[in-house]
Amino acid sequence: MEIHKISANKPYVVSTINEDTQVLRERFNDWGYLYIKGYIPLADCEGLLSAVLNECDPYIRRNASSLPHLEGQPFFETDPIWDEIYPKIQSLEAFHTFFHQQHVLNLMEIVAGAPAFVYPMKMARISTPRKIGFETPPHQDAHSHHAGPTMAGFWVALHDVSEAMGRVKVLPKSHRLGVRPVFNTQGVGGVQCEIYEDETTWHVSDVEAGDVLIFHSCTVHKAEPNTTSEAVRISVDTRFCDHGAAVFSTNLDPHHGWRIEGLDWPSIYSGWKNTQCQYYWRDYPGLF
Ligand SMILES: O=C(O)CCC(=O)C(=O)O
Repeated sequence: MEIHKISANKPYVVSTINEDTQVLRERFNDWGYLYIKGYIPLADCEGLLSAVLNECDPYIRRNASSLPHLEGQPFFETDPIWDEIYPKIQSLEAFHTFFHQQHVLNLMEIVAGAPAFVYPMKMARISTPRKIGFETPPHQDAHSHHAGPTMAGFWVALHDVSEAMGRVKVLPKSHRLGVRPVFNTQGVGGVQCEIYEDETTWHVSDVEAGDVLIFHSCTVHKAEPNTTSEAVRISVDTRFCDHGAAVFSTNLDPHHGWRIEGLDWPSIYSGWKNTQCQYYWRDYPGLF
């Protein structure tokens, strides 16, 4: 096992939603991911980004180009500033319902091959500069979410993301080797999986707002460091599976609800206008 091996990047294999469902599903099974350009309407991304940035004030604001800009000290997941703003982001109704819109469910269904179950746990990623070494290490969501082979990750860029801002890269075809051994490391999640000797080529591209990356539960993926001086990368993601597949109970909690006091569903839901997306998993048949 070697952590700092030489690696090369190739661009993502690009998919479009106009392609045949079977073609998309086969590509997902072949490469372990789908990258779909411009799937989420820009207005949706822009609206959610504004709502998230509202909660990040005064630590992150828009710059002259309207992109997220760090105003003070850098931070990463679990730092005090992050713990202060994250419950406010988690409380946004728009953040949760973003993943339950019909066009999002339709795309999940293409991959799942059946009606999709959206995991209750939704994640927002805030990657600030000057935190090199604290980005998300290579991992498999099958491990972090105790999930089976039909679970997948659904990641959305809320704004354009260039290489320097810290993109998400995937290890193509890595899902074929199943769930790997892990070891503790620095960075978001604190766990890294093994990368094998011949796995030296990653897939990654600059992405635009509204682009979607869907990865198989066993596909190894990681974040690049944010090497800018002030730009912040903000994205959102969740997990889904074919309805009825086993879902481990920890995924029913809010992200970081296990360590931030008061970050629970009653507090998250307290300001919502609509109850439709609340506790929707209570009768889910596959909980364990
Ligand atoms: O956006 C990131 O920094 C990491 C995303 C990720 O690893 C995930 O969604 O599992």
